[in-house]
Amino acid sequence: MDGADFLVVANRLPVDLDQLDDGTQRWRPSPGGLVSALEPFLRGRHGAWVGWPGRADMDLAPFEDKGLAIHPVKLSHAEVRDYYEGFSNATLWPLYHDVVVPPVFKKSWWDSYVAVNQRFADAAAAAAAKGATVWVQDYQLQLVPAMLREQRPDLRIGFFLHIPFPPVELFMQLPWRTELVRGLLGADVIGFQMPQGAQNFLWLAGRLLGLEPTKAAVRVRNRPGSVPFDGRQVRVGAFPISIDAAGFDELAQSPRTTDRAQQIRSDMGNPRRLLLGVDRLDYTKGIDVRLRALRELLASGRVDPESVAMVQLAIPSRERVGQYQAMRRSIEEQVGQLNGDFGRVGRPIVHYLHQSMDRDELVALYSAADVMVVTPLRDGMNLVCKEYVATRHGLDGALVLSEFAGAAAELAEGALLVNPHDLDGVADALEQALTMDPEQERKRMRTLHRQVMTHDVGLWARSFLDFLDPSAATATSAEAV
Ligand code: ADQ
Repeated sequence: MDGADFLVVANRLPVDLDQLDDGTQRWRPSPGGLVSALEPFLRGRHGAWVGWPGRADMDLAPFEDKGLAIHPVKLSHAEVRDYYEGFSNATLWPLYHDVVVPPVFKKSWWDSYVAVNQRFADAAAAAAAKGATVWVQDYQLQLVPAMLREQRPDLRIGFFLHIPFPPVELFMQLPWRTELVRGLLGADVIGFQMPQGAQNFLWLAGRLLGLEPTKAAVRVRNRPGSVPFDGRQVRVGAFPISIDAAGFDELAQSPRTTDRAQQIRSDMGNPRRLLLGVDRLDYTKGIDVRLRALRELLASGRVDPESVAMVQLAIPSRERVGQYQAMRRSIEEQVGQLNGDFGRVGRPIVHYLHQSMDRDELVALYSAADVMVVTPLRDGMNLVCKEYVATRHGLDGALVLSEFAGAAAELAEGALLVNPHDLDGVADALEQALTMDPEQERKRMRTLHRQVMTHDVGLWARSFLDFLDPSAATATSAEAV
């Protein structure tokens, strides 16, 4: 296999290994916004993807999947525990999400994080052609840019953080803070979801490494800041991620989806108003917040249990991390109490599904729902709210959205913004959404829909690559026209 011109390096591969009943294995595309966003760049050139196949101790040779070179990185059981469940998801994840739960700092986890990042960097260095563009993704791989540059100074290296970059006083808790900042500075372009994250990073580069970053305010997409480091000018910008908006819009309008949406409502006894929550089961998502607010409305009689139903879809996530097990128990207890107190035979209030769902069924649920409830305590962006909006072609439906989701900056005008720490405020917004008149809904949804349809994931990728590799960005947008 020749070296690739355009590489993505991410914790997970864009394909999942299925174990079939007969004991054989098969690769299945793992659907996700990132894959579809980057597809044109990957397939337009000689593209490659470096990532972990999702199971421990799998020795897999590189292979080709529909023109894309796949380079699996092997992790041992101990590394899954220490690098992935430990440092990535029990240290960095809570630290970067406003310490919603206390982060755990453990030297052995850090050592594993360093070793695994080195393995990813080695795999990328071996797979890249001379002068290639490499785009490293997310918090699991923050040391890769510097490790890769060390071996391959000829490469253009980009890094994008999908989760929030924390306030500086929280980041400063990390015993390995300087190492992480140095790791990121190996990139030519460092992208964050929000200007505030970029600003925080620039400040830290000054404080921890004595560098002199630019002082002008960072603005989304075309106004990054920069910091001189090691004879290079590192750009540090904000690139809010989005979804394949046209794809969701089209799917939502297909007769199969509209039929299925009707069916879902009728299976639920045709509630007057249907609320929906869709999340990875994660303590940052504030699932408990919306359940408490709903309980409040039902208990006080402000909402009639006969008139509403809710679907809460929770995709299983990080099930071996202790904090996740405790949270799952508490949410399931809340659901049980709500149904016990306010449901009746054949009419539970909350239909709780702890399972993954395919795209068609998910879009049918979005189409069926009158009120989408998105209440994270902190979220880098949150794609679920954008997906819901993209499916509202008829401009009905209301969105209740936490002001602590990155998406709130773009959707403030049409959404009902809430502070998830203010239970009364969330209950008020839910009530407002449940009783909103169609004209109000239409007015708000028109603004939301326009925003999401014109700011899709293609714009995200192009605006980042405009700085990292302008020729790739231009070539692909020309193709798209
Ligand atoms: P996540 O924390 O995973 O992403 P989010 O942005 O909402 O959060 O994306 C979740 C995705 O999973 C959505 O595309 C959604 O459709 C899908 N999904 C959720 N529940 C599902 C279910 N039960 N079945 C099937 N699919 C389901 C991280 C950051 C976010 C950031 C994204 C992208 O935490 O803040 O927006 O990366 O950068």
